[in-house]
Amino acid sequence: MKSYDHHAVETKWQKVWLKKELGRANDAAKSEKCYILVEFPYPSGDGLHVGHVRSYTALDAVARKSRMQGKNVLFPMGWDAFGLPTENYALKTGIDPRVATKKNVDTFRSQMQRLGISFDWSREVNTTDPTYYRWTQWIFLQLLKHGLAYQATIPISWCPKDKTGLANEEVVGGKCERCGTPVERRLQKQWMLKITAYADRLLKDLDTVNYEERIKTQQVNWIGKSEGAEITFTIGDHDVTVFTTRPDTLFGATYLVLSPEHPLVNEITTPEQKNDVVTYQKKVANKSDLERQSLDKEKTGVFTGAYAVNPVNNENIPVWIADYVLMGYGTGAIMAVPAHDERDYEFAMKFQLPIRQVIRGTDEQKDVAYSGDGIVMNSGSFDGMQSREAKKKIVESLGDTAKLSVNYKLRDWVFSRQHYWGEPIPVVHCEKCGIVPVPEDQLPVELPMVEKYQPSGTGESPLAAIADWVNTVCPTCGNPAKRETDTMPNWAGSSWYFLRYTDPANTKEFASKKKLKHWLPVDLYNGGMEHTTLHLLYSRFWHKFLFDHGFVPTAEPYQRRVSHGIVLAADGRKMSKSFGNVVNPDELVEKFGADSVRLYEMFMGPFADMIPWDPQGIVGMRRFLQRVWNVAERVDAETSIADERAMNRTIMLISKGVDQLGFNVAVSEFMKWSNTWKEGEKVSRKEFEVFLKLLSPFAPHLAEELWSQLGNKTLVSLERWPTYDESLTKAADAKIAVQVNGKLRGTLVLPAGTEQEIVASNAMKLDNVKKFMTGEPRKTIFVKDRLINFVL
Ligand code: ANZ
Ligand code: ZN
Repeated sequence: MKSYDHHAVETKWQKVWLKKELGRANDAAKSEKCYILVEFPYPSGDGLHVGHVRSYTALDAVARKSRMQGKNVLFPMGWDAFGLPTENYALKTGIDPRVATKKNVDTFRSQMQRLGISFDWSREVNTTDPTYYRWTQWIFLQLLKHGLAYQATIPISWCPKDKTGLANEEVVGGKCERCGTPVERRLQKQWMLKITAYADRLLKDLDTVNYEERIKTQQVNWIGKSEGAEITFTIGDHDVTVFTTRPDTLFGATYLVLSPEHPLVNEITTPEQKNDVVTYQKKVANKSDLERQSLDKEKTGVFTGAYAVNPVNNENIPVWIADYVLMGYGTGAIMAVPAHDERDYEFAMKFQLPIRQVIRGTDEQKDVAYSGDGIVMNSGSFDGMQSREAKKKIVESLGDTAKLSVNYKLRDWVFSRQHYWGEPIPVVHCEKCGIVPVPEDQLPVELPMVEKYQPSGTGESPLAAIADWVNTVCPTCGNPAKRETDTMPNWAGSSWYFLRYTDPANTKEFASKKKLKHWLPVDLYNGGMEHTTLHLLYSRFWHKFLFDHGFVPTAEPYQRRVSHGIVLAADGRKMSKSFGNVVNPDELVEKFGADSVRLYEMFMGPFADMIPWDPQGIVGMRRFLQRVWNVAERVDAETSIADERAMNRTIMLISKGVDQLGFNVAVSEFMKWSNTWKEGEKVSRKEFEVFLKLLSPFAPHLAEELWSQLGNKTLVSLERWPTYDESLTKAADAKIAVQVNGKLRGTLVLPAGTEQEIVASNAMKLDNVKKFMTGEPRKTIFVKDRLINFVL
């Protein structure tokens, strides 16, 4: 018997697939198109991670199955190659990031090929390629043209280690997403993208796509739509407007709180309070929003000395400043209702401010602020009303002083970075003309070669130091001008890469209308949960913008979005070099073969779950494949299919397994099936061929090899996916005799294999059985599929 030499088998078929361009998508095919996308990686110096392998093999199984079903599949891969690690590497070694990127990309590509992933290699894209980022810059210019890109000096999160500004999304738990350093606040001129202009549509259109529920929920919460009202109070000669989601509690407002940065603070503060107010402002100036809003932190604040008039009852209430009110949300000022808001309650308790209950809850009242709905009280003519109804009524009663309003948590996207290794922002600053976009026919603005990659730390990009690049002429007036030296964040290139795959070599447009129309939307998109409020949201925003201006044919880029669970180390921790617990896929592929690695990663658990690595798991998979290899020797054309019903059922389970991303279920079906082939017995060729076709998306090399060993001249990867007969997928019926005390009293027809409990409960319902069941059975005799006997 030929032994299972995975090296020989795998390299042989990988060559064949590459040569025959198994993965090649057809832009003009009439068959149903199917665009399957997996997030392209950042090609780091570490090579592929077993986490990458999990999602690539899973999506490869879907792509391979779809191809076998006769669909025209687009399953592309590329490189999201701008970013800090490569720049840091350049900083440390002096090696040009272009050189490092090329090396890393080559490693990633060959690793993917060694896993037998059937990507369409003719469509590879690389975000750092000038022919690619030319279009990233072009899209930026369209955003600029339509007022969605602008410069603003704002307090931003600043990472003191990476020496760069960060977007809200890049700050996780008050720390820099990349390096974990606590972020600081810093005033800096930044390029911003007005994603907030799309807040409502980004929210509403979630109803039109099929995303996993957890993904939708995260986006909904991130966009954070709040419906409420703006109400204006007067403070002496000044007006101050607050945003509240609970205008129904206006009679319970016993003080106002302004954010310490609110522009009115200086105007209204009394001379006696000036000192305290200024000291407090200084104290909180550098705190992050997260720190300021932390619930377990003791509330702090200072009285301004001023009083405001509550428009609903002309009551004078004190005005305070406190850091729990943020300048960047709503109007930067609140009406405090300590009886019904927990933060206000804590604050009022600490500073002995009055608390007035204005809503009676339907539930039992707790001692802390009741924040639910209920019946209005202590509110003049509104008493007795349902609080929900009172919201509108109170706002209406105030005329011009109040209006309903909507607020979003979503902030505009901080779009500039003070780094070298990113797309240059294609504008020129001219003293006479201001900000001038680089003419489209002069794109790309290429990154110049530099000697030093070091960020200056002054807030300027290293590009600022390259005088002959920075100094240019104004495209409008021809006078000397300076190039913008900030670069784009690494989220730029990935915001539209899926469009480029449809037409990667186009030099006239980012992709032709025809090809976009053929392929969009992406039918299935897999990526990490950590990208839900970053890349996934950003790319939906760009796509909607491009849609509005007629550049893409669909309002949403992705029809279905799913997310894989993280692969943890065997010790249950995150895999990390510093813990020394990283599993290297190359070593596993070498030792057990790509098919074993693929199967194990599919089998390890439900695709969406976080799963710790089990070193034994892969050994089991290798053993299973060896068993299949051995069976091939006993395949016989004369032998008939062992169990048609079982086979139909298995085809169904495996097909659904792939469609519903239940890969682990599918793999266990293969194992069950292989266990029905007894040692030394012949196996039906017809049955085994069906088995190989089904196995092919999971363990494609072995399936291809055994298929050819059977004498087939075709590729199993291009065979038709087996279909099943629905009626044969159900278990056969069994006729069951029902006895009481050994005498036949009825019969039941139930699916074969029905368990005792279910048979018993059905039997008890038969009239004739009821009649003879004069007491509780002392004993029940059960023979599966044949008989049940109640002994009284
Ligand atoms: C009075 C009130 C009474 C409130 C009550 C709540 C409960 P969301 O749902 O997150 O939008 N608020 C408004 N602007 C704020 C700011 N800049 N900084 C901190 N807090 C702010 O929350 C809206 C509520 O958060 C608003 O409604 C306001 O407090 C507070 F029983 O107004 B509420
Ligand atoms: Zn000019």
